[in-house]
Amino acid sequence: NGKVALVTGASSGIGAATALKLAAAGAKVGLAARRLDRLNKLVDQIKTAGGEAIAIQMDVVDRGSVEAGVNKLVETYGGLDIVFNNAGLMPISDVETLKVDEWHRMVDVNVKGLMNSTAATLPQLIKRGSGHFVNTSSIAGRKVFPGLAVYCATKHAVSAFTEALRLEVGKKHNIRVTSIQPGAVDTELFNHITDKGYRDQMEGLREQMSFLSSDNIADTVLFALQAPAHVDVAELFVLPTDQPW
Ligand code: NJP
Repeated sequence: NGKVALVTGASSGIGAATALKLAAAGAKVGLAARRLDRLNKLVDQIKTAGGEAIAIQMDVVDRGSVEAGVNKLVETYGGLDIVFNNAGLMPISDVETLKVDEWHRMVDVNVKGLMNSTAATLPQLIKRGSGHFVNTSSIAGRKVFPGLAVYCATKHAVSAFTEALRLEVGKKHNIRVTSIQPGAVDTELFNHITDKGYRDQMEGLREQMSFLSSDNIADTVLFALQAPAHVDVAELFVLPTDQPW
């Protein structure tokens, strides 16, 4: 459809699947993450299929990196319409194990990173007079779970920030804002859990329930983006049918 989209966390999982579907739907996509080799492969895949995309090496924690990446995308395609704020990580541990470095990392990426990419892109959408933010929150942005104290705190922050943004820019700037809140999705998110007990627990979960695929979530993101202009799908809460919590 000729729209220009930025996807953060595009090198794997939900972000990669959504970038591919956006490009297939005719968007010009900036794929942003730190692992440039992964991004380059996805861009090749998109181009081979006849789509348009560029790879943008970006660390969402670094404001300069985010601003440079957004500038590159805007210079390449002449503007920006869609922002999928999706980069995130989820090391799980009990509070009493005091993995403070991991807590800080989650706050930096999941919360401050999303704020950095919002700050760098919002002026572009305001300039366009329309646009759409889709922010990846989580079921952990609606409920709390043991082991996920800090992750839940970051995703509650994302949910709150996203809803306030919608209230501020919806009517005033004609910008739609969607919070996507997935349940369990089969991605690399679980690979970074350093706590052995929780890593084993997460592996065990796969036998107890069916995880969603990244494509399942990408489809719902496209659903929100492709809704008629006067329809803002404000929240998408998407779970495996057999997820017990
Ligand atoms: O996980 P994964 P998902 N700067 O690990 C990127 C949420 N979620 O697709 O930089 C820039 O495959 C990283 O790229 P790289 C979750 O909280 C998931 O599941 O190259 N990018 C990679 O592309 C997260 O917000 C589930 O390492 C950074 C991407 O983030 C979103 O879904 C359930 C970065 C992570 O991809 C996507 O995660 C739920 C940085 N500093 C919510 N740090 C689930 N999977 O079950 C990381 O409710 N990235």
